[in-house]
Amino acid sequence: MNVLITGASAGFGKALAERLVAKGHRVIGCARRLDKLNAIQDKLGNLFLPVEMDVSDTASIAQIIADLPNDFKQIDVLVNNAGLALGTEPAQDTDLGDWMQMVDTNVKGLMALTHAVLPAMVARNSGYIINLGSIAGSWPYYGGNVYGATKAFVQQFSLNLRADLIGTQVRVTNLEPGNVGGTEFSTVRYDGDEQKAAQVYAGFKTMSGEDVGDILLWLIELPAHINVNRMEVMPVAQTYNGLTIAKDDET
Ligand code: 8X3
Repeated sequence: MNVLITGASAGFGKALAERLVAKGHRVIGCARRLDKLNAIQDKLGNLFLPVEMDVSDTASIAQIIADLPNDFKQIDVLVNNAGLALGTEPAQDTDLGDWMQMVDTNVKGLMALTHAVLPAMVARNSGYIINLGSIAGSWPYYGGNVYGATKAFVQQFSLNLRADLIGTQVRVTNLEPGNVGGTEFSTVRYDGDEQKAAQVYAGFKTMSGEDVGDILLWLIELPAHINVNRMEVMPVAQTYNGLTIAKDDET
């Protein structure tokens, strides 16, 4: 099986690549940081193909896919994992450039990859697209503004793909994780501030990138007649906190 993973240089993407190669599958590992991808190839060997890709450079995507070497050309599974959150400020205090960057990566990048890969899957009448959504796509929270909105797009886009793919054997899942510690997610969100990032995960047992790698592998190994439409996963410690009311004497 050939699996293309965006954001493969770290976190969930890297964890999944390791698991797939261990099972003898080929992985097209895409990311901006070629040095990190090359280091992964040094470890995993030639079943892992490093491909430099910036998903937010949407004009470049179709050509990169077309240029894949023959052994890696057929993409059986696309894992749209590249994505980021920038900032936790309320909307009125955010940077517009950060908002645009999240849309360019989480929305437009995911669209471009899907658009480049899907026609061949439909023509073969087989294939699987797994999108990395987030609990933030369903549950609003303070400072989630555009990040959560991009993940709401990913959720609805995934479900709409299912509708369009009626009558085909092509599968689509939106995997929606909650808190996952030990990846670069919060460090990026807090603009490199490792201390703030570590605080997000202090004092409770988070999920890990390895946990999400295991879940992704489980999805990929399900029998081909089963489609998981959406899958929301959280650490047990994370749960819903109800709605908030700002009372007069607190404002
Ligand atoms: C991010 C999950 O819980 O940090 O996608 O909002 S959470």
